Amino acid sequence: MGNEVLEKLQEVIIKGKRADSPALVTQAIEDGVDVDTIINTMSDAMKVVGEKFSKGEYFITEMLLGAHAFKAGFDVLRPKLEEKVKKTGGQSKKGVIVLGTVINDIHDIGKNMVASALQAAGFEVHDIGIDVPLEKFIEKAEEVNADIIALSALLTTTMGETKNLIELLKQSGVREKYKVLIGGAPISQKFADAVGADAYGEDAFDAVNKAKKLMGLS
Ligand code: B12
Repeated sequence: MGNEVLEKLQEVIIKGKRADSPALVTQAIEDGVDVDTIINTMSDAMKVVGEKFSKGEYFITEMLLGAHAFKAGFDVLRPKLEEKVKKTGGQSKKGVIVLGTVINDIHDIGKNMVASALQAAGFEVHDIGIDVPLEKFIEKAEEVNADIIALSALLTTTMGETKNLIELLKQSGVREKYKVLIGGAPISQKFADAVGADAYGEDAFDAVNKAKKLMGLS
């Protein structure tokens, strides 16, 4: 990695030291490290946390501590992320999005980053939280007259809910009213194609690009 501050940042997230991550993010920003690099560093640290959990080296508690350290650091980074997205054409209203993490899934860090980026880009974002029943996505979309329904899923056991939502939209006779955008660690473009989603976003910046595309704006 070649940058001591980034190395330390990665380490404090892996070790779940919430008190130390904000100062390191601030330092990285002051050193002129770009937002993408900081985000990637932090996200990579979370992957390491996940790997340690898979190997049985970490338990839920350590995973949660990692999440807290990530969130504390991201709070410092959020304005920079928003600034960057705004530079690429934010401001004017681009569309209405209902966003949530699917039922039986409580991971929200990635979803929250996506929400910040979409908002900064000028989308009206209705974040309906975590563990959201599929009916609720549709109810909210109808209520706020949404253009896009965006789903986050972090578990291989919940990623199939994206397909279920699309089925439910069809059954309810409203599939054509909404574009469906999906994302989350186990999801890929291939998976999105297989379930018939309208788009897949790899990260927060890609979520903005894909949402703009869905609105015919790029
Ligand atoms: C932190 C964490 C937790 C925290 C979550 C805290 C929180 N508030 O979110 C806690 C401790 C609660 C947790 C619980 C569990 N977890 Co967990 N968790 C993680 C971990 C380490 C990091 C996730 C994260 O925040 N990453 C950082 C963010 C920035 O990345 P991201 O979420 O991928 O989001 C980015 C993109 O995916 C994308 N994106 C995300 N959403 C969306 C949505 C849209 C619309 C778009 C376009 C893009 C997009 O943009 C984001 C920004 O770049 C992952 C490891 C990993 N590799 O993902 C495991 C992981 C996801 N968890 C896992 C497991 C197994 C669990 C538990 C089942 C453990 C258990 N036995 O109880 C529970 C499940 C609880 C539940 N019902 O949901 C496994 C899943 C394995 C699998 N095959 O499904 C993983 C992969 C760890 C592992 N390697 O074993 N977890």
